[in-house]
Amino acid sequence: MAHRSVSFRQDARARPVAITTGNFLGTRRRLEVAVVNLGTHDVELFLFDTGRLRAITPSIPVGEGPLDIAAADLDGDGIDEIVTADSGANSVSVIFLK
Ligand SMILES: [Ca+2]
Repeated sequence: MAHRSVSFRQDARARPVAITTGNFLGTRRRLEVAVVNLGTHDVELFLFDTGRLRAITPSIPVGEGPLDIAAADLDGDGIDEIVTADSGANSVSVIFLK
């Protein structure tokens, strides 16, 4: 079976632990990917475009020790929010993108 893969090299401290996809830009035209990083306690957003992943925003800070991530339109505006489970902070972060 033929296949190909693409990757995006992150900061060595990032330590990505989970990903999700969603409609973060409100366009639904391309695959948008959110990655949560345990090492830097943040979320990075990527767009799969012309065969490559490219970062589309600066990293977004979340609580300490994030281990999981999900996306859903929580407020019904058509754009997905990002939710992370922050084990080190005993918290949940919700990122609203506008
Ligand atoms: Ca929303």
